[in-house]
Amino acid sequence: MEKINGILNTDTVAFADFKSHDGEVVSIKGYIHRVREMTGFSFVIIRTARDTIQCVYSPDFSDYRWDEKLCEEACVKVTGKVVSSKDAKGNDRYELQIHNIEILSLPAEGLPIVINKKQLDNIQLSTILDLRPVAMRNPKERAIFKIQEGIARGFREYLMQNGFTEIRSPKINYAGAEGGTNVFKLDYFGKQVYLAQSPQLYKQAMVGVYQRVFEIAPVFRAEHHDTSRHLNEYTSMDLEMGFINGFEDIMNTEVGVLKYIMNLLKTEYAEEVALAHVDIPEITEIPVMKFMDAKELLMTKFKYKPSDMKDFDPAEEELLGKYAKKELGSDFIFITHYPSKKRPFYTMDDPADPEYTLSFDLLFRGLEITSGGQRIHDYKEQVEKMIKLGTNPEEFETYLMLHKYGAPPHGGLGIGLERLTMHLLGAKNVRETTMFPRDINRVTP
Ligand code: AMO
Repeated sequence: MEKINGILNTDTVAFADFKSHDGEVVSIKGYIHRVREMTGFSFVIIRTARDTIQCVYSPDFSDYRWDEKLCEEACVKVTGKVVSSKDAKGNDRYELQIHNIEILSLPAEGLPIVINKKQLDNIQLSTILDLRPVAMRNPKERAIFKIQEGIARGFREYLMQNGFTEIRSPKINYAGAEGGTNVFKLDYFGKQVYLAQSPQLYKQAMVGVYQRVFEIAPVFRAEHHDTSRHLNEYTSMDLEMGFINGFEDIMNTEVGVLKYIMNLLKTEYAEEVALAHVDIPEITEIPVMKFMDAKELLMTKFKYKPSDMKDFDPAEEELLGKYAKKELGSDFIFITHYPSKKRPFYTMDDPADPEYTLSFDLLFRGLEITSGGQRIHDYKEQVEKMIKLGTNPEEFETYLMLHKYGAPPHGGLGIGLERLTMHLLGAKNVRETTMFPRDINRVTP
């Protein structure tokens, strides 16, 4: 009887292992990315999952003769001899002298756009998004999302090393956690429910169990406006921690997370970082400024007339980003103590001045990428705040179980993954760093 043992029978060698196969005949599988005909030979670039490998076809190397059916985006198995040389900087370089090409499949049609340049040149963002499944085959495009993988991986790794438990909360919810109007309503067998605006209610509940939890998952916001920073579905990297001494613990955790992520990108994503021209910020310490001090600064130093004294508009965030960079030498700045009226019901008011909260946002190069803060843990206090803000505590009975049956002082944060990637790459639009964006005008592909 045939049995399956979990060991893949690979007949190929990874590009990273070419060094140990120097001079040997090996096989690789991938797409024909590009063919460049020279006099007497051709360069055949094979695109594998993460590399583009230079192969050389010449009738001199073997009896193999070029098959005229071969074309760009054909899936092939190439067998050949690994040959090493030195590049201009003296680094080792490996290529494959082709002995054989086996066609595994052929495309039905030619590509609608040129993907085999280093980056997609002169193609509108809407076209790139329409053609995402193939546009992503471009090396720079795919590098963006490999970097995004690195960010989420760094978040997970760092937190797991620091005693956090990964949770999965439901995306079909009985109530919106963040207030406001941007909640998607859903008919659930005749009952009205909501798509999760955030995992807020559940991550807090799980603090009562695991003390430190995190989740990386999609959240949904019914934003009705079409901006370069808003999506209707985005990935939220959330954490929540109990037994804190204050909301500074949350900010310290975020600084630790960010340092870890940036280091991971430098070490394990160096090629993608170079390809996507990522400017990795140096993080030692992140400056902190109170909300009202920031408003004051905007009005005095920048002569800015705020339209809203309870929040920042994008222009204000940009100015604060410039100030942080120029005057404080930091790509990031924490803004703390946001007005109580603008923060959700779970936010703890500052005992020293209840008009303001023990909350913060983190701006990265002038864009809000995180909100966080300390939460109310006392049952009576939470119920009272809900009533004050016009929220019916009865609707949140199960959420309030945490408070009713004992909650530690706790707090947490949520980071928008696509926004962080956007400003890391210096992209102008958050859609550029969203694999399949959902916005007011787009639900495909
Ligand atoms: P908040 O609603 O501020 O806080 O969201 C947290 C972070 O998520 C990102 N973000 C978005 N990204 C893309 N498109 C959007 N429409 C969008 N809306 C928000 C931003 C933002 O900083 N529960 C709290 C977090 C917490 O306190 O733990 C929350 O969701 O980067």
